[in-house]
Amino acid sequence: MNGNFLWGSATAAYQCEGGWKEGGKGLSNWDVFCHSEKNNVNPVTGDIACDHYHRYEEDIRMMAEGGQNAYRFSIAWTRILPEGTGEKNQEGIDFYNRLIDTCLKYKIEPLVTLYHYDLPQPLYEAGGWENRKIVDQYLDYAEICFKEFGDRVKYWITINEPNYETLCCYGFGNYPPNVQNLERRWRAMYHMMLASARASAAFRERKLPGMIGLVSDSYPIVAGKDTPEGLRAAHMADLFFNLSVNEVCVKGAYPRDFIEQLQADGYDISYMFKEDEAVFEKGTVDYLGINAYNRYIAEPPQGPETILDVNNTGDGKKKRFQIGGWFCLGEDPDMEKTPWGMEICPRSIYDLLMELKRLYPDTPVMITENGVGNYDEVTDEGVHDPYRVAYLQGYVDWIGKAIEDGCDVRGYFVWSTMDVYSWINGYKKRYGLVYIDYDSEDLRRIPKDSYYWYKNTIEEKGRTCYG
Ligand code: BGP
Repeated sequence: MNGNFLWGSATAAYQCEGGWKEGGKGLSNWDVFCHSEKNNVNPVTGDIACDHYHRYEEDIRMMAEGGQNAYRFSIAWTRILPEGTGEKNQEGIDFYNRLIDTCLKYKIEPLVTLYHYDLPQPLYEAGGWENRKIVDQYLDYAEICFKEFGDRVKYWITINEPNYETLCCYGFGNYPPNVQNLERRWRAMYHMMLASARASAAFRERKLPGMIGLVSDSYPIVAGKDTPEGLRAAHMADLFFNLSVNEVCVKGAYPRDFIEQLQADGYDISYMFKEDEAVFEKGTVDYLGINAYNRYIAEPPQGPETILDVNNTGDGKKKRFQIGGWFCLGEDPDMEKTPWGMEICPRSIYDLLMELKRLYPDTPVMITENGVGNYDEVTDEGVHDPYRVAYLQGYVDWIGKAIEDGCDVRGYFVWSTMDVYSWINGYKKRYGLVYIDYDSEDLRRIPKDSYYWYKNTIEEKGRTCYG
């Protein structure tokens, strides 16, 4: 196998580490939210999660034994700076040094996400990403990480999913601060993009070896109807989900029609300063991380109102998604869906990659997450997850085809390394290659069929177009 292509899997700190009050860690907005009354959909916490904080070596060893050569994880800001700003916490730095060194010991390339949803509580209380001050605070935090870990980490990620996170926080309202207000959403997202641009430029100024990127949840968009209204809806969905992030971090500027739409919606955009334009220009990414899960079918909106429903219970019920004045999402009744309503359509990754190649021919892509959540079960012979194997196989094959057709894809990461806390979906929605028996005292790890499938696939595909 050619060793250049990264074959890995991914996690995020709050979802797997546990140790929520250990090692001098401060509280994050997720720690506080999960312990509050607002956490009433699946009322569980990440206090212990997979106990990766203590069991990371076992997890990394299993990755290596499964043929993986890369691990994407996130740093908890609250372990490095317990209050979000101020004094750094050496115990937290030591933990990530151990994690990185263990990766290297097992010949696993670390990909480090600086921010994956968990915000220090004091910063959250000061307005979180809505408050422009966070841009400088994030930069200070990022600089500490570059300084402490930059000698060994070659792949950095500034921010995970500015789009999806803010949609949950301010659209669906199922993540803290649990509000439905898109005007506030766009403001928070703008500051994330600005912070990411500042960190990317700062990383390059340090002349460290390696690359820095942003992880964007991006979606292949299909127009439900081939009419002028249908095509407009598809473009508006593209702006909403993809271009509002990707154009900014890859090309260094906001699309003009996106800004015009915010103005047409009557939103205050005075937080967009003229001098920020130079920051975006200078702070473009070295590569684009893509979290690939599903595609969207866009239709003209059926009315002026915004309706944002979400399925966090896996009850199979249909939910509505409409952004007034922009588009609504349709459905193909013939396509298979998960109990959480996610359409299974592996071939759509090919369309997305070809579109990214067309738009951004000089920017390499890394598939930083791809996976499917389901209710897995342990049997006497292990964990059989044929639905996951089929889904991942489809994606790997279509990504391979895109590579053959000229897309510069540098790596592929399964979400997730092992079962993790699935945010507001709790623990029953499992994505892992490795099953976690949450009821056992030692949080027993059991490789699923998909783990062995991935091991074989890495061996086989490593000899083909990949790498
Ligand atoms: C992505 C997130 C991950 C992960 C995954 C699955 O959006 O980056 O953190 O959780 O989606 O989503 P969920 O767990 O909500 O089903």
